[in-house]
Amino acid sequence: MEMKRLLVSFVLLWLATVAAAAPFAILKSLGRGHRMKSLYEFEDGSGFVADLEVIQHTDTYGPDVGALRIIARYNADEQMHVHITDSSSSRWEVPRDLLPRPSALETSLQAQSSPQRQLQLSYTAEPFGFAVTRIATGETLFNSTPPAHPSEEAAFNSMVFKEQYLEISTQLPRNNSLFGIGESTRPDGLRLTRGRTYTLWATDMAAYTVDVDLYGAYPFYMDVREGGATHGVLLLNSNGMDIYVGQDLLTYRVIGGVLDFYFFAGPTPLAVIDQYTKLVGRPAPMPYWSLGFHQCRWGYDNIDDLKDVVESYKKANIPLDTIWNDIDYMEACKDFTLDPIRYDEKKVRNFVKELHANGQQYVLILDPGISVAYKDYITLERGLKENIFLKNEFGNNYLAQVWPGPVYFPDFLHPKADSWWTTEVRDFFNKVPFDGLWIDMNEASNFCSGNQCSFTPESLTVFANKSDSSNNECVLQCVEGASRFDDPPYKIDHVGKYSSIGDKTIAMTVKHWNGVLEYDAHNLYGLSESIVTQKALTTVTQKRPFVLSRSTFVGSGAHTAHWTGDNKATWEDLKYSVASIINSGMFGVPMVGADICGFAGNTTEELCSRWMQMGAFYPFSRNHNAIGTIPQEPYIWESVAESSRKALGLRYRLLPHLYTLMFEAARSGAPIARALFFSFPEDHNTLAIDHQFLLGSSVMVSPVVAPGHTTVDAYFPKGTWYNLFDFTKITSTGEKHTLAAPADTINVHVHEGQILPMQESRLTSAEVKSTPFTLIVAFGESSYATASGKLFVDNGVDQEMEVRDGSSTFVQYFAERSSYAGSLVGRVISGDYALAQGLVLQNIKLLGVSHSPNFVTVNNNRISSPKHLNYDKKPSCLEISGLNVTVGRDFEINWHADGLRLASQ
Ligand code: MIG
Repeated sequence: MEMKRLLVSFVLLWLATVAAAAPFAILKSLGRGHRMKSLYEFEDGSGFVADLEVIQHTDTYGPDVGALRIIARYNADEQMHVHITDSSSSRWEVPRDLLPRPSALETSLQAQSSPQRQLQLSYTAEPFGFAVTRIATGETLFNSTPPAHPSEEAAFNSMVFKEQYLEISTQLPRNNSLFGIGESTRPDGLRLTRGRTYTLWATDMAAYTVDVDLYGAYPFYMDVREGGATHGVLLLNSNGMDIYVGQDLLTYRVIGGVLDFYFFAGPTPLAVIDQYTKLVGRPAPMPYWSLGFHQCRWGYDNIDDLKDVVESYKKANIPLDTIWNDIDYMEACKDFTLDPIRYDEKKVRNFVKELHANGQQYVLILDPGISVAYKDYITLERGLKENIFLKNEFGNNYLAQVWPGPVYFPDFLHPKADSWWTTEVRDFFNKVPFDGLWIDMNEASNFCSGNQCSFTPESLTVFANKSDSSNNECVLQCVEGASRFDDPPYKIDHVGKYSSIGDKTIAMTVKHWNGVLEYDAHNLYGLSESIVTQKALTTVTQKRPFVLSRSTFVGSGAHTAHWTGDNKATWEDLKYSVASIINSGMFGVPMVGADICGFAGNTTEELCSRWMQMGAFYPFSRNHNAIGTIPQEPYIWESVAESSRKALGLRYRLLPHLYTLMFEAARSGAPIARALFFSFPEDHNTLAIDHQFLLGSSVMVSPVVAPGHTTVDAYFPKGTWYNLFDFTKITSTGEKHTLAAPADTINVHVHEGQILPMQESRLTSAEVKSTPFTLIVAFGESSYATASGKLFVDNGVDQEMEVRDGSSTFVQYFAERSSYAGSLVGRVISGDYALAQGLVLQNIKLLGVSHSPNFVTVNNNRISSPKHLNYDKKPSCLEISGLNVTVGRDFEINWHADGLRLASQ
């Protein structure tokens, strides 16, 4: 409708060249950009539509798209959308059914010109460029117009728009800090490195390979300006791309699709993630049990191995919620099958029954490739019947090779993939009632390269005895394609240009449903499989689904958890994992962890111990290793068992906090594990802290990341911090502190101002769930101090995780204290789940209370028994025990140091 009106009222203008367009260094071969031919401004002042034409055609990287249309519009006060595409024919865009979002012409702005609007848009007409400014400060956040005085550093071209090559740059100040753009392993730490190209192409490349494109693709960055104001920029495009981050410019070089930019105003880091996840999808809430500890390995040869592991955990008194099976359980690596001998169906079923009776869970791996090498494989037959497999350029099912040998890949964009996959999941679930699914190899990984592959019966003998999964050599006969999609004019820096984009994945000319080319949809394979798998699990189990995916894309967090892939058992990879998990949270996938103790290679006792300590605080906490490596379950070494009991003990006590963070993530996108600058953006030092992280806003983990150390130098932002193990305190003005970190110890502190809900440690999260609560109240040192916190509880498996009467409870806590008196209140905001469950608050630890009180009331009743009051001068901690306060009801606790009643009473 609106578009029609718009076309009619289109004002054709030949715009005079705007002064800013100066003759500077333009790469001759890429032309001189575009000029604005016509402009229509929306009557409500929300932006404009303009037609652009190329000023000078060039042939580099193929022919120009001559005529473009730009729609630039605010679609919320804090968000600007700029969409540039071919005005005469439609181009590939990330499909709306994968990533639902309003079109460029839709806007959620109600008022004509909202006074809350945070961003300002401007443009130059020739060469065309646009700029986004923060209204409050006048600072330019993005500016695609080449600078009047370009530096020598790199060519700043005007926008280029060709069939298979899009280029656009923005000017950058030199003193800002950039974060995001992934997925890759970052030895340099969190901050993007100036002068480096980041390539986005989903690839089965081990995570221990640093600074290359890994499994997922995120064209999203956060820009922290001097002073701390932060904004975010998303280029919503699924094609392969290079993003060059220079000293004073950032350049996108993209090999297809459209330029579809979203600018998020922030101005805090958390606000940016809130605005970004509002657009791309809020993180999926994960079941409560998934916050417990997970054990996995590739190489659990048979069901007795699993039983053994579960038993050994119990014997060693180490918490374990979930045991996993890698591809070992399958018969000849076929999805939805059990090896009849090693994983006898009846035995597996009984095992899972026992697990469930003990409050434990079972998660299984699935690979996308469906074996075509065997007769009577029902999953294949039904897939063929529904015709949901990817097609090669001749319209035949596309043949590839993965663990089971020759396979077809399901097309998860196919409308029938959903019901087919659900049927397979249901059938298998009826055999083995698993609790979650792990989807691997979905970049997709292929042991062969090429668009026409075939196999001979002889080549199949290689797979006859495949249960050891040792063979990943290509045995198919393949012809590699040479089309403009196999070999595009511009070559992205894919794995450092070691291979072409079609190497070891689905060939670029392969077709998805509706003729969609793999060339365009490649980066979306993992996302599409995650969506279908999440739906299938929900349908089949009727519970909140748990899916773990290796390949992810913008929006994946709404469907799946993520692990960082194949790291190595080295100190480097332990260290780099901090940046990797923080990045995943920034991308909107907060449920994330790295393989604890290392995947590839043999771990060592000391490394594994330190890794168990750090990994105990990953949002997703799983020990996993590769086939052929030494066992690394924490009970293998007594020292690792000891440090695991200690670290996981704290994790399990923190479960109410972690689960509340999950709730916050699902509501606002807030990452569970965060960079320090998220809570302390005004503290410049935090921007360079790469090996510590926060759980939520105020719990800081400071791990040991190098061998032979018994201390750790940790940065403490300003304020008072309390060690969560022994409540010793550190007061910082914003500097590094050297902390004791003996072999069995990891440092975890809570910052002043926080109230943390905790429970008691047990061997499973299910057992923790009904234990009494403790509140840790962390006061600062000033004579008047406050603290606050939250608690969300529900049954942990309902599909929705929300504030609802009956099925959940949401409580807020506030505390204040002066020198001699203080109070703590709990306010039940909603829901009577906690009440129905009879959850009780038993203990309160008030940290930073400098005088021993002699008068304490709970809901106006004086506590007279001294055995329930304990004041410890050394950490200045007042502990009140034996409270028996109902978690589901409001309460108030007051204390006073001289026996006088508080003024409020
Ligand atoms: O080609 O299923 O990243 O976690 O153990 C290796 C076996 C396939 C790669 C995954 C890893 C998993 C392994 N998989």
